[in-house]
Amino acid sequence: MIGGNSLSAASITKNLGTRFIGQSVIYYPSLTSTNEVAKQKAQQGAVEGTVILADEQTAGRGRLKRVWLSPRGNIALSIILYPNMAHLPSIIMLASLAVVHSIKAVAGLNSQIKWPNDVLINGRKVCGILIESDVQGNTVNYTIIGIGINVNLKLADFAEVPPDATSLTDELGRDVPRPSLIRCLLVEIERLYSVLSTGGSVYEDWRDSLVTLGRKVRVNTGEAIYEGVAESVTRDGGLLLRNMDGGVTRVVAGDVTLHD
Ligand code: BT5
Repeated sequence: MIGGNSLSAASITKNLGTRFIGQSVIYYPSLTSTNEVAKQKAQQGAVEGTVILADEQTAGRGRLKRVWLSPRGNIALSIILYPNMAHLPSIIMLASLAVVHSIKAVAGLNSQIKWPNDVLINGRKVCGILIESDVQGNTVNYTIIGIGINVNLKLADFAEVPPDATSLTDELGRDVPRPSLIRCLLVEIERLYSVLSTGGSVYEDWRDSLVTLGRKVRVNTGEAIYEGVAESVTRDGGLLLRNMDGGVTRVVAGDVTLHD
């Protein structure tokens, strides 16, 4: 039932207005990690746009082997792509934009992107995105877009979820139909992916949706900690930080704490 809340492959694929993203959906009531299974399917040559969808993940993961909690009621899905090398840096941009656009369209809520891979509502994390690629030389064997969104959960019921998180239910005071949100997300991802393949760019929209720019930030790259003002982002997704001493540092990945 498309208008309902329960997930199935048909609840996503039925009359989905895309050419290839989400035309094949493999649904699991419970799974370790949709990214893990998506990788296996990609290695077996799954068709581009195949979606791995789970109602619940038991070993969902974030970057750097961190844990991503996704109990039932969440959205946890992964999309298999075979992009050109030149488009690789834009995949995180289009995935984050698609999340922002679909949360607005289906739940009516404004959200912002926090560099590099979070989506926030009112400063709280509602979605995390994990892009994993297999690259050999100049060839991308596959890229997996993993998206986790806190949808119909009251996060107060989940002590393990960090206090700076939120869910669509917590923000709205009511549930959101997950199939509608997923369908909208897949349509948006295909639309933005087509922008890339027809020579366009998603960079400007992404940059303008970042909550990070202009803010005082602390960036932990795992190897170093930088503090300064987030001045801009580069077309390949890097963050340019104006340091206290006036110099500029380019950071490619890290955890950002926003200061006021
Ligand atoms: C992320 O990592 O935010 C990427 C999360 C990607 C999850 C999706 S779900 C579908 C696909 N399959 C997977 O196995 N993964 C992807 P990172 O920036 O490293 O953030 C991880 C941190 O977010 C954790 O260390 C916690 O502090 C926090 N966290 C964990 N679960 C959360 C949740 N449900 N909501 C908000 N924050 C959470």
